[in-house]
Amino acid sequence: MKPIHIIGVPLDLGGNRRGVDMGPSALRIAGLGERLGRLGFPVLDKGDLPAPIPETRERSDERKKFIGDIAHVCELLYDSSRASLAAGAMPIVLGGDHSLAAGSVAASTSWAVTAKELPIGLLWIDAHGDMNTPATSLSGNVHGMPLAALLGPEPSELARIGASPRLQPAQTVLIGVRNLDEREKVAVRDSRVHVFTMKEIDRQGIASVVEQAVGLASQGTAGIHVSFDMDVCDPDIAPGVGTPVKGGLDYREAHLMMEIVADSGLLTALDLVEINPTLDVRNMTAQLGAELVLSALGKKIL
Ligand SMILES: [Mn+2]
Repeated sequence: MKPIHIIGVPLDLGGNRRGVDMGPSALRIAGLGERLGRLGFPVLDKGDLPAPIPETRERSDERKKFIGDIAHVCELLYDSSRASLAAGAMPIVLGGDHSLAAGSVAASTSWAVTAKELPIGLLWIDAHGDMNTPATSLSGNVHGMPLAALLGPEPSELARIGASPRLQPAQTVLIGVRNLDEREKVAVRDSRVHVFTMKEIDRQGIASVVEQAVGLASQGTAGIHVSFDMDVCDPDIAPGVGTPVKGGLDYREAHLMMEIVADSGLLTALDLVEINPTLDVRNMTAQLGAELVLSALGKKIL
């Protein structure tokens, strides 16, 4: 079985609510590494990347707070994920806030074109679009910007990580969105990425939506990178997240989504982000996160 490399990124400079820097620890306490080992995978935990804390840094630009520090962490993550992929392993990145995906997805994009001469497919599973730019963002929080940086020119500090090639909108699919800023709605529509909102999931059912999404993300690609923001889950089952929004995926919908990803056999990299232990109840959100990773890696009911 393919080796798994766990990379912790205790980054919480990208959001307003403090505490997602403890996400990697909470996922390890939930037994993620051992449980993956029991599924039969060789597991290497590469530890945590160094990430600065806000107390020691200055947020120089209010439109993109801590952008320089975040970009530096993303560059370290790019190098680490890229090395794991080159070694034939699957990186599983534990967040940390979602801005880290500017590094992890760029690594997948770069690896796909080098190793397979193809683009990477991306499933961005999230309550939010994460497609704000410093010009459109109302908060200046960079965790709302990584998908914009992967597809377009802003914020430039993140967009230039890994340089070419860029992520392609045709093989990018947003799933579970239910909370977009007005100006972000325009950005999402203009981007030409595929979008399945919670309304589509309610109408069509999660299985149909995820099968379509996997089909789109696998068309002419080297594989699928899944960037999973825990806030896509309903706060009833995942209260410990950076930005909770009601009306999310229930327990079985979240698992079925990951099980269908596993069945595709196309997963090449996984991010699990935005777990906030300070808002959690007895580590239940990290427990759920660990279980979802196991489902994505092929843990079966029968
Ligand atoms: Mn997100």
